[in-house]
Amino acid sequence: MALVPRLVPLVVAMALAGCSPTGQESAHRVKTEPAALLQQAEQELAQLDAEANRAQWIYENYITTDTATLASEANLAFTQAAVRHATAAAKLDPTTLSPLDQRKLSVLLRNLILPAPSDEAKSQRLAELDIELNRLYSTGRFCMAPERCLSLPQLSTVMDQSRDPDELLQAWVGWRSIAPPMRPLFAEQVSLANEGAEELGFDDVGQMWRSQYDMPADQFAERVDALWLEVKPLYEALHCYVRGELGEVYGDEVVSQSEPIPAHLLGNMWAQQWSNVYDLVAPEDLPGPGYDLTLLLSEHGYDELKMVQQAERFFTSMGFAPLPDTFWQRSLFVEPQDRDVVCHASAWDLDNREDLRIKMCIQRTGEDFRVIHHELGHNIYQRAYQHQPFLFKESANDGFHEAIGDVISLSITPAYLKQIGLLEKEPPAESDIGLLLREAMEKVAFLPFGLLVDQWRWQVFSGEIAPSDYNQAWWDLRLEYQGVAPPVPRSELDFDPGAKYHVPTSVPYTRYFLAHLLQFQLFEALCKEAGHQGPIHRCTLYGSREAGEKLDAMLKLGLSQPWPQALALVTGEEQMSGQAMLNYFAPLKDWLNRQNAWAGRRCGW
Ligand code: X8Z
Ligand code: ZN
Repeated sequence: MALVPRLVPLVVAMALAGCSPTGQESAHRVKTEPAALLQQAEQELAQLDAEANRAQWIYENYITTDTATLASEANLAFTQAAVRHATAAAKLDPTTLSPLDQRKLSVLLRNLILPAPSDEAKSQRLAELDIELNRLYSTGRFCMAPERCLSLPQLSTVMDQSRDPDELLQAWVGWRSIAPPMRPLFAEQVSLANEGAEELGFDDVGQMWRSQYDMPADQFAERVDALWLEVKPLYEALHCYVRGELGEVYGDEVVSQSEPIPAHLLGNMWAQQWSNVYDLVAPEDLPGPGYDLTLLLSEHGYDELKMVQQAERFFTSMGFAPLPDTFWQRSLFVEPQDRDVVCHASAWDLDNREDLRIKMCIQRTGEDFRVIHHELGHNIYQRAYQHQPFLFKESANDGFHEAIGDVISLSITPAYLKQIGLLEKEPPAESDIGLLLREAMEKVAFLPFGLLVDQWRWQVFSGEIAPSDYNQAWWDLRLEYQGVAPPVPRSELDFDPGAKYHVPTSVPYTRYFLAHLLQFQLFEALCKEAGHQGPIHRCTLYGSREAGEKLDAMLKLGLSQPWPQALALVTGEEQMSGQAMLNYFAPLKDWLNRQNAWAGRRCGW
């Protein structure tokens, strides 16, 4: 189902376009056969979705003017049909429908990403803007030297591995040079999509996005704020510790102890996950995590294919069926050198049945080994709900889709690595703090970034942030939530949000914030199911059929039930909460507090 961008690739943003040439005909059907209308909508959308997926897949694997045009046209066709059906559906009297059909109706009306206005020319323009923004991002290159022009995966390797602040700064500023041309296109896209949202009865696109969580939009926004407050003290303790340790490495002139952390020093292009600089902040008086996963993979001859095969084995060990042969024949694992592709990792279900694939420019690192599990989680979810009607072929809410593979990644423990022969012996219990710190630098560090991307976009869509303030507002939020600052002055000649994939490609981002909390809730419950005893961070779900069955039961529901019911099926709880994450990191939180107190650090920025 592509009304929602399930993962990333989707036809996604291809939103709803306008134009309702058959409005009268629909109105007539409404009176006679509401259920039949829904059925017909599902049939047509499923067909157009599969066609658009295929065109999008080809575009993303071979970026040319022609494939861009074809993808744009296929997406437009889907979008226009979706608008036509949504407009007709809006006229239905829900009380005449079965509860199941009422839910379908609600999905049809709400779960759109960029609703185009009904004007034909405008909807066409919106489709063109989508693909052009995508193309600008995906073909972006920066030349570190005349003979050294790098793609994003290559620049990301610099951000991950270099410890030279000048080189880091060059890659950081360089990647952002691809974004300024996006700014006028993005502003136009915002204004067109807002028109579409208003036609469908929403205040703006942001409100529409917030209305997809089985509760009123305002209530959802409040809930998200409350979730952040729950976990914020943990983030602040981590920020304080990491800033202190980076100060030791780079000196006070580079990392001032009373200022936000410069955004180029955290091992990631967007400072969204910090685990790549774990070695810089690792506690000296404790054994570290006891292993370096990147090194282990290389020592054991893991190439891209073997990394994916190992990840698949995790899922099959829990009782999920192996991926189809076509997955191995049709997926993209290695960045091609002879053409432009969309490198950002994504998982696809081309025919909404069995044609599962991933597309990813895999680097042979521990980080990408985890991302592979993330992507396969999407594929396993897609296959689990393939028997649902088209409109329910989606996750319970978008955070669920992003959480499943990560639940499995949390299971990549030393015990598991030993079991599969990557590690000879398990590190001693004293190294647990190191392990937890590394994990927190990935999961806890991510939270404020996961939140702020859409805080920015919600305000852009509502008009609170004007185009003339795009960049300043972005950095205000980066400062407020993350406590990071740009390493060099930025201005409105820059468009730094455009240098993050999900902005030019219109993928809502709150999903990842939710997923980072949900994955710990699900993990905690599934570990119980698997009979795990002892600290939760040592739990692995590898080989647990019981956990697999429980998880599968939830995945199979797709979007057919409100998400609290799906969540309750696994956890017994009907609320998303930060508590499971806090439980997981409780020993680390105590340790961070002690470290920060002992070093006399003044936390905050
Ligand atoms: O985009 C992704 C996945 C594909 S859905 C690789 N993630 C976010 C990002 O990279 O910014 C996973 C974590 C957050
Ligand atoms: Zn994902």
